[in-house]
Amino acid sequence: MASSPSFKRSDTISGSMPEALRQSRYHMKKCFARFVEQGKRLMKRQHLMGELEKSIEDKNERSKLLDGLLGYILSSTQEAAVIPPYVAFAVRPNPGYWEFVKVNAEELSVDEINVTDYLKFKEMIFDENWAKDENALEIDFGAIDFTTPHLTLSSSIGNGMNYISKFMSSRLISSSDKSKPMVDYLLDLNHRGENLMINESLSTVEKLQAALIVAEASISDLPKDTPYQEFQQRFLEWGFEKGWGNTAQRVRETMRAFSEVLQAPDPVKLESLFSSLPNMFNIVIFSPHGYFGQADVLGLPDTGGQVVYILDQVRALEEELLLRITQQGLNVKPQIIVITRLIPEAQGTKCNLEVEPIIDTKHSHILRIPFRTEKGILPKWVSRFDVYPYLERFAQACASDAAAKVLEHMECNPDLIIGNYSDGNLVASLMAAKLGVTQGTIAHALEKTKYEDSDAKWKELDPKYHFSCQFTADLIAMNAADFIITSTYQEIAGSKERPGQYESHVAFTMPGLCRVVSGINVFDPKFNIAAPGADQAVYFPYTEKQSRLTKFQPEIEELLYNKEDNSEHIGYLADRTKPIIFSMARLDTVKNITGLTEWYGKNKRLRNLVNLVLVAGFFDPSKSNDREEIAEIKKMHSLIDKYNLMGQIRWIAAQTDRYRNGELYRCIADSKGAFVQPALYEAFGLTVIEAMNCGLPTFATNKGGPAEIIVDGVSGFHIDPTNGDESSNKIADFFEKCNTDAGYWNKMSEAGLQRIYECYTWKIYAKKLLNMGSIYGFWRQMNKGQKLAKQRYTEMFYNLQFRKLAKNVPVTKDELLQPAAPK
Ligand code: UDP
Ligand code: LCN
Repeated sequence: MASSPSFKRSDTISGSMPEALRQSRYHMKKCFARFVEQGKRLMKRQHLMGELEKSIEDKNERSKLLDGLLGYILSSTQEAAVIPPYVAFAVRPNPGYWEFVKVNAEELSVDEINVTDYLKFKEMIFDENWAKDENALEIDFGAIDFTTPHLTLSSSIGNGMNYISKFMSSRLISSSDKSKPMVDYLLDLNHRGENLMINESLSTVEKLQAALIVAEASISDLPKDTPYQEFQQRFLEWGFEKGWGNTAQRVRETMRAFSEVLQAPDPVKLESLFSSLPNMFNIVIFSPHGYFGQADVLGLPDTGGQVVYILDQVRALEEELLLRITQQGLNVKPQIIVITRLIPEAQGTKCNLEVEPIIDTKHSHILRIPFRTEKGILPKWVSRFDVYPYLERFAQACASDAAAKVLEHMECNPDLIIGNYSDGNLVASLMAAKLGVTQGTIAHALEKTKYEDSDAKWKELDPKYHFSCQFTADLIAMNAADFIITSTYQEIAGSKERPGQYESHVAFTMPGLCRVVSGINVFDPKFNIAAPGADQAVYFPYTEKQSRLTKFQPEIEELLYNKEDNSEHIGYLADRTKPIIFSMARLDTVKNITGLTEWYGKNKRLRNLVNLVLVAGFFDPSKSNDREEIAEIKKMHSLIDKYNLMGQIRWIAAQTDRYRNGELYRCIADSKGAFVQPALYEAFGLTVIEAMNCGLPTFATNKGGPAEIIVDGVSGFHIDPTNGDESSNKIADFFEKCNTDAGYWNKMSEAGLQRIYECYTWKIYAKKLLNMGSIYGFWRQMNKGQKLAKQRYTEMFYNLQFRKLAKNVPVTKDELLQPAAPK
């Protein structure tokens, strides 16, 4: 992107643009004439640039202009709404920062406009009556944001917990009753009604401060590892309950930290103190749509990384909870429950079981509640796009049936509720509001940015995708949440070139439905980046010979090289000496497995260098009930024919055994191959980190999370899914270089691993998440008034808008299983 030396951060686009237009008036008149020539339309940056190129034929002139302010403005423009003679530009000079200007194409005069006017102007392209309707529904969450402090730097986005600790410290310092909120918080801590930390005898700051000094001094001479029980009785007499630590040393440290915070709160100490408080034992995680299971579900429609992520997340959280609870000196059993949908016709999976213990955990379970209508229970799977009519009833069932079961398991309310994806986040919001519990949300992927103009063209897309429901649910959940966990920065605020997934909800319009002038603020300190990892017991480097799962190798040999087509694989590899480029994904359009097949088909150089192996979906379209998957299956078959790929391609059906998959990645590494993730857009991309964990050099899409996971050319490579020739040549260049430079493959493999160990492990994630639950739990108490105002607004939005929209989504025609339970 052009960077303009003459544009300072303090400058505004509307302030600088008139002069820039004046300086290039001749070319700009021509260029703007082209913009408006085709009448009303929405133009994207590449269209604007295309027109600019056509209107300035002289290359030097053009590059001079592009290097200047106008080039900068145009290349920072995300879209332009054209209604002759006006062109309104939505300019994004930096992540999270937007400016809107309206230019008269004939006079080249410039007016700054606000976001509402820009959206109204844009709506004129799609629905003039709506745009002019003074009473059109406007959603403005910003208008009720009174006391939440906001960040101002793009670089601070996603680092919310850090800033919340700062804001909390300064509030504690400046509040008249000083640290009283901290004392009240401690007084509230309990486990199943049993006091923790302090009791009522230490109910003021002064009393607590004095008691802490005495208590700390009383154990200062004890050996460090003296068990708490040895001085417990004395502590109780002074008003201290369990929870300060398991040994004299830990108790001393916690007490000292508390005294210091009471004396003068500071953010670092506050954050570290909160990570040691006994405030988190029970967690509920929602992931309603499914198949959500532990075996035989991966690769089924909608059942991808989200399930892997949650199961690994639960394992990591339980391990960290157990560690913290031990260190707190408590004998408490943590409980994590994943609530999902029970699918009676579970296609051989266990998704029809009500309760299932989570493998490799001690106390965590999956709890399944069916989807119902008033007529009965839904027997079959439904796509994530179609779940909206069932969610309210599901949430109610969770609050009654499930809550009863949750309580049965936990014997108290959860301390934290986490939602996943649009449906899970909505249900989590309903439940958290009802129970008054801290809520975290995880999107995995917000669908909005995956489909171009999915907001403005919602009417066209709604019959298929029900985006009206989904985007409404997303807005409700992101505003209701106490904190939002994302896997990458780009998920929140994108990159220099591309807006983030959350950023696309800042302001948008769905003409005829609602105009969102303030949907979410990406500078809100509720945003936190906590990247997931990959299970390192499953995905470990190919070089760890003694750990290799050799028992799978004969099966993998068969899977890769057997020449017969069968239900598990088709195609074959004639020359098995060649390295393999490998990809594995659900067969969704956006995963672009067909794109990779086509790039490979077209690129002779690449075909000479390597074989192609794909794990994706299955081969018979009549066996799928997923619209996108059917289309992709057919496309795969036609590409194999068109490019005559037999002998060079192996297409393997979706694989469900993650241990065997781990070994498969490693066998591809043995072939000195590479992993390719070619998605048109990938929210995060677990396969990318799985491959890197196995030591497989990785090429991954530059659209989305992988652009952040991989440092291009250092720990792997970025590829542009919209430029197949460039991408396939980049892969071919790599293999040619490996042929001439014997150490190159190893160097890339090792650099990928190093990147993983530094940034992408579940241990790092679990610590961060539990700290968030703790810190934001306290923050919601300090910020009660604001929290309530938001809650009332989201409730109204839910009642007036979401429920109406959900009713428009057709419910299943499948025969229902039993009459609904009385309401
Ligand atoms: N996966 C699998 N079998 C398949 C396809 C995918 O086990 O046939 C797993 C893959 O190993 C990864 C997850 O499903 O753990 C996919 O996650 P990713 O984030 O790459 O994509 P998503 O499907 O969530 O969009
Ligand atoms: C959903 C996706 O689409 C992926 O990009 C993520 O890796 C996965 O969820 C886990 O968060």
